[in-house]
Amino acid sequence: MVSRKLTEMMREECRICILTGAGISAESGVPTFRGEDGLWKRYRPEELATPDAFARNPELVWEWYRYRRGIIRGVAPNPGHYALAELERRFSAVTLITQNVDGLHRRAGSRHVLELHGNIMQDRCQRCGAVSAAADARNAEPVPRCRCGGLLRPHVVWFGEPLPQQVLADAQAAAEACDIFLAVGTSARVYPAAAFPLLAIRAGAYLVEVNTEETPLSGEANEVLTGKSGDILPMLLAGTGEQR
Ligand code: BV8
Ligand code: ZN
Repeated sequence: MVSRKLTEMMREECRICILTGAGISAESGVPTFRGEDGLWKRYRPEELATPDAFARNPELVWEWYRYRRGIIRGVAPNPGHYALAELERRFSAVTLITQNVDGLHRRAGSRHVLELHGNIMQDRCQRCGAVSAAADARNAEPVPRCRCGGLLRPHVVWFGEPLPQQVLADAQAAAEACDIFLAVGTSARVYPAAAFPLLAIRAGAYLVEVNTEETPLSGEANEVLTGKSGDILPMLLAGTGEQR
């Protein structure tokens, strides 16, 4: 399954950059976006994860995010999340870039996490920009408001919105400076996140894809490990010695 080359590389001290997508949280019970029970199935992305969808129908957008928050409140990290947290403890240069907004990497113990698309458990005021912990679900106004009177929205990055500048710059720098780039559980369709594995391989990194299916990235990767991240990542970890 894991090539000798990758095993050898991970026996030495090396700089590792990881990009995760919804697939790493699937085994925790968080629906992915494009899977058979995908979040987009029940709803259309253009109806929900965009600023004008929120302007047009804030109640519907809040209904979707409350639905997702309910799911995320009931789930826990899985062995894939824990393996990445352990990898960070074993190697001195590990950068974890995630597209996920579920907070499961931090709950699993990862500390150096670049959350490209924000965090679903936080609210942000449209008017004054104040960021707060998710408005209590019992505060069940259809569209919660800030003390300043502005509308609250989930503190996530919607389609058509720019990613946080610093996070973007840090992610790009890590992708271009790593020896191994792991693309885990992502359909590699959403930009600019999907560009990071390509940046890495162009800068000379060894690109490994961990996914249950083929993606547009599979043809670019040096190694494709097909299977569940909850099975494969602990195996990858088992092959590494104590590097620190
Ligand atoms: C922006 C937060 C510009 C909200 C999300 C080219 C260049 C730049 C931009 C674009 C471009 N082309 C198009 C764009 C616009 C757009 C885009 O990329 N559109 C796509 C659809 C083509 N990008 C944007 O709008 C971005 N912003 O570019 O701004 C700008 C600059 C300046 C000023 C103004 C504007 C913003 C994109 C962020 C959108 N927000 N999430 C929320 O979550 O509610 S995106 C959301 O969808 C996720 O965060 C994630 O990024 C994406 C879903 O992708 P995945 O995570 O990969 O999940 P998916 O379900 O697709 O796949 C799961 C995978 O896991 C599958 O492959 C499956 O096989 C696998 N899997 C399943 N189970 C397992 C598994 N693998 C392993 N183990 C398992 N057990
Ligand atoms: Zn406010």
